[in-house]
Amino acid sequence: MPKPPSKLTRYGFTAPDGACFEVYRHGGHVTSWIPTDGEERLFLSRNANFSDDNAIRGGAPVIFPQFGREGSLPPHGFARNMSWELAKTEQTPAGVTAVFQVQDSEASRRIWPHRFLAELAITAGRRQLALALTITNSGAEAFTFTGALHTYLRVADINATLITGLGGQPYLDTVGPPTQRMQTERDLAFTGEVDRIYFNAPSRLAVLEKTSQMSVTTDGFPDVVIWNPWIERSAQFADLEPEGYRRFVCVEAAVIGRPVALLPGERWSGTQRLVA
Ligand code: TA6
Repeated sequence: MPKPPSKLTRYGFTAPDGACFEVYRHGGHVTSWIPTDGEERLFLSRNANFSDDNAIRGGAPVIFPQFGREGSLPPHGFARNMSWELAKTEQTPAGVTAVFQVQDSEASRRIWPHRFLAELAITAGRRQLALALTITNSGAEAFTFTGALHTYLRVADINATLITGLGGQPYLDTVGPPTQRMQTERDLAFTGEVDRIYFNAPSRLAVLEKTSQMSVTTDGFPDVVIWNPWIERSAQFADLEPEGYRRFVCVEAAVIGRPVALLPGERWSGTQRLVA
């Protein structure tokens, strides 16, 4: 695991049964999750930058208030580069929960003139990790947003990894000029760059590997993004180690196709649940 400079604050949480996770204040970014079998399930790049002005490559970046480059904001918005606060921790027989929060700042209002509260509740216990994102409009005017939990799932070998649950689904292929396609195969295998948005996708998927399986379910997030940069695209990311692409697949719980509209005082929530 890379050694982060001490100026970025990192918190560790452990459930009574031993399941544990780590979160950086920077981005409210979960970078590690180890269920009770003792195996790390999130990918974190060895070349990740741990600095205030960069998103950490790996883990589960919170994408808000703009997914990707569809808009005038920096790619994937700015929440992943803000400093979040640890608001609450709670131990229950089911596990441990940590709640991180961030609000609009002078800097965020300069590029996105809205008041908001973003809250990420992270719960781990036994073999499960739940990430629940809640966005509240704390201002006096309506706003819309898109977003995602851009989760990097660690896999032993991308060449031997399948995603099941998306067979027969239409998707927007964003490798090259965006093109609408249909997934005709039952399971998605990886033999090159994959960057797909499945709008109104099934809420239950699984990542199948030779000797293990991870179920991914969502609630409140209508869309799913599957991403692996493969070889050439990886070379464009200085913060991704060579061959790093072999060890992850991003399965992202997203809301992209129909932006969420919040009136003053309204809130929206979405959850991604991983079961190893
Ligand atoms: O979610 C997939 C994606 O939007 C890809 O197109 C790729 O660019 C990736 O996210 C990583 O984006 P980032 O801004 O973290 O380098």
